[in-house]
Amino acid sequence: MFHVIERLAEELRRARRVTVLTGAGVSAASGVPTFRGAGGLWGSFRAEDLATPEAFARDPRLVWEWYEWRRAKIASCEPNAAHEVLARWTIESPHHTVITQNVDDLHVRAGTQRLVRLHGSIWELTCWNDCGAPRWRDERVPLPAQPATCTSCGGLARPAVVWFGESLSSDDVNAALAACSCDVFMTIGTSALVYPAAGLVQHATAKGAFTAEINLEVTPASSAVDLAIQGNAELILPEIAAHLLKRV
Ligand code: BJW
Repeated sequence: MFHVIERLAEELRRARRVTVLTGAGVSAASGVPTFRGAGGLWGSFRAEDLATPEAFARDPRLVWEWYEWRRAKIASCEPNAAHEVLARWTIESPHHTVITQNVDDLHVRAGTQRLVRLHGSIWELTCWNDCGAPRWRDERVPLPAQPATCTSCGGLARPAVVWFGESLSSDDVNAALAACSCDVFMTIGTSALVYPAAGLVQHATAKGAFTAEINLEVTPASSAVDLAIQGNAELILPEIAAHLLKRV
């Protein structure tokens, strides 16, 4: 393990621009459930029933119940050592960017700069009828109305997250693509199954980046990266940070 960590630390030491793509595994040690794998949300719930616009149209109350449950769970969680290391790097260097698929905002709470939230935020709401109201933030748990209503038109509100079959914000996608022009690109704690996020590592490779993965298990990205490290992000990132501090 030591030599792969040292190798990645060496690449990071030389790098000017560093971009990190994160997924649910980065928040796992904080107590936020992942989606896939043992104990993952998709083991107990069907994505088709809860994370598509069709599901919301069919039964907004059910979908909101699931989001309220997740909001309550996330509200009791704190950023872990992985969030903290990534945040520190973005604070120390204006050339570090974090792209996350996570909607829990734990990167925000850790103080991360230049953060692209590809799948939105569970703490933000938007009008289901697209009445023109800008999305708003509401961290109350539970929300006062069930299902939640639009602060502008009084109609139905929805979580401002990206469901299957929905387009991501083009500003976010463009920011993520631009950040792929970097020296080191790391994909951390994501199963690398959901697009377009899963395609970013190939984009970074095409732009000449050194690519690395940190994940508990082998994923489709493992064979595509220059260096795949199997292990816990919340343990490995602090080790890499310690190596970076050791030698100039
Ligand atoms: C640790 C760890 C520790 C654990 N340390 N590691 C066929 C081919 C290609 C694409 C498509 C296709 N059919 C349909 C599509 C498009 C679809 C897609 O990609 N589907 C695939 C599943 C096949 N994508 C979309 O629909 C996207 N929109 C889009 O593409 O628009 C255009 C279009 C539409 C329709 C058709 C075609 C094009 C939108 C995707 C939105 C995803 N939304 C969700 C829910 C967000 C809201 C919410 O949270 O409620 O986003 S789904 C869920 O998956 C969530 C996550 O952000 C996302 C990714 O999951 P992630 O983060 O990777 O988590 P896990 O659980 O999968 O993995 C965790 C990993 O961590 C594991 O590997 C563990 O080992 C590891 N781990 N502990 C390190 N301590």
